[in-house]
Amino acid sequence: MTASEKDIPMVQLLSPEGDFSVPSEYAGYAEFIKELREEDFLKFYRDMARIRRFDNEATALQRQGQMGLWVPAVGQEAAQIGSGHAVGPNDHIFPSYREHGVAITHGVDLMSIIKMFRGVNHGGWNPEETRFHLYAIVLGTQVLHATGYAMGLNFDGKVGTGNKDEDLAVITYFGDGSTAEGDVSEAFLFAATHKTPQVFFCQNNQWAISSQVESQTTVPLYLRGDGFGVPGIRVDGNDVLACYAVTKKHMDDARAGLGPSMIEAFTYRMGAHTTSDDPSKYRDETEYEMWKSRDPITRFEKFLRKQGIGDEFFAEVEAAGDQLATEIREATFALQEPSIESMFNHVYSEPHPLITEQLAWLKGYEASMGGHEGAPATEGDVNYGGAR
Ligand SMILES: Cc1ncc(C[n+]2csc(CCOP(=O)(O)OP(=O)(O)O)c2C)c(N)n1
Repeated sequence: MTASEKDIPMVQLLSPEGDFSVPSEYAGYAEFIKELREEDFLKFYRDMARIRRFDNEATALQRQGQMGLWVPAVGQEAAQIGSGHAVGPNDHIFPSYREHGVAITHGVDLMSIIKMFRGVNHGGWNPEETRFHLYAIVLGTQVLHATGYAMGLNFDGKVGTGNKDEDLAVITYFGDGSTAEGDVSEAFLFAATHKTPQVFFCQNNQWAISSQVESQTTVPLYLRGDGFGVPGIRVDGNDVLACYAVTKKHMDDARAGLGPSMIEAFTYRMGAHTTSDDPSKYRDETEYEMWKSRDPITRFEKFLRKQGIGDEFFAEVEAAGDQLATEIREATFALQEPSIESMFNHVYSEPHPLITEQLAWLKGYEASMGGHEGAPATEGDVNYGGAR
């Protein structure tokens, strides 16, 4: 832990050695852990291990030319799986582009993420069904989308009714670098003045490509919303239980009508920003080693072993990971180019004359060039009934 980290309060429920211990000031958060059963803990571990295996396989597939780009989330599994499981089944999630872990907690098919980074769809999952909205590459836009959605929930009377099955909230994910975007500040302001049912979940992974977090802020990021009226808290982003408990509490409060809040999950991007960069060019190996010793999956394994979970479980999870990797690899190799139509399908929800005209023009152009070999690779993807 660096000197600056030491002075900043941070919710941690699991020590690096995997011991569950609760400082008295965080006792309220620990209540949410007491409600969990062993199968919930095992699910957290399975999901973290699954998403890391998926991530490593996707990186290898990109290196082998199967995708244009991959965005690894290695190191951020606890922040994503812990918070993702704390979001209610009807709440809405507005991610950036690295939230593969959150995606699986809401039933998103992993192959649709692969397809997006291969460039054969625009994100093939249905946000209406999964409540997990499409990835946003333009930094900070999703934070405004989330705030607008949360304002809508207020206008529709879906907040603070006291009916737990009816009340809804929104969570949005963004990085430390994105806090420098005006969109994020604007979202804080609208959220505060409209008292939206919303959690701002910032994964501070210490880097925005090659820019260190110190170049984005001179105060701890969890304080960023304060001046707007959005209180914040810092959580150990490598502690899956703390991430779960803090997110659960803040989403419950948001649904109950207590307004927006911010969570800064203090974590680390252990891999590259994307497969397009080489972090060894801009960061020190010792920094990586220090964070590796805080690996969120290793820490949770230590916790589980102390609860009596044995080798058999960990071997089973590893075998499931190998199986998943094989399936992802085979499915990726089997992908085909999309049809021309698929590019136009999701522009409008209803057929639109301009889009229909553009499609006709492109088809004519392709025909004049000898035709297009594309096959309907969007099979299984969502079709919103747009122009064909
Ligand atoms: C508006 C905008 N500006 C710049 C970029 C280029 N860009 C892509 S990712 C990135 C860094 C983002 O860092 P952070 O918000 O900390 O998220 P992380 O990638 O670390 O998860 C930048 C500058 C972009 N996508 N959108």
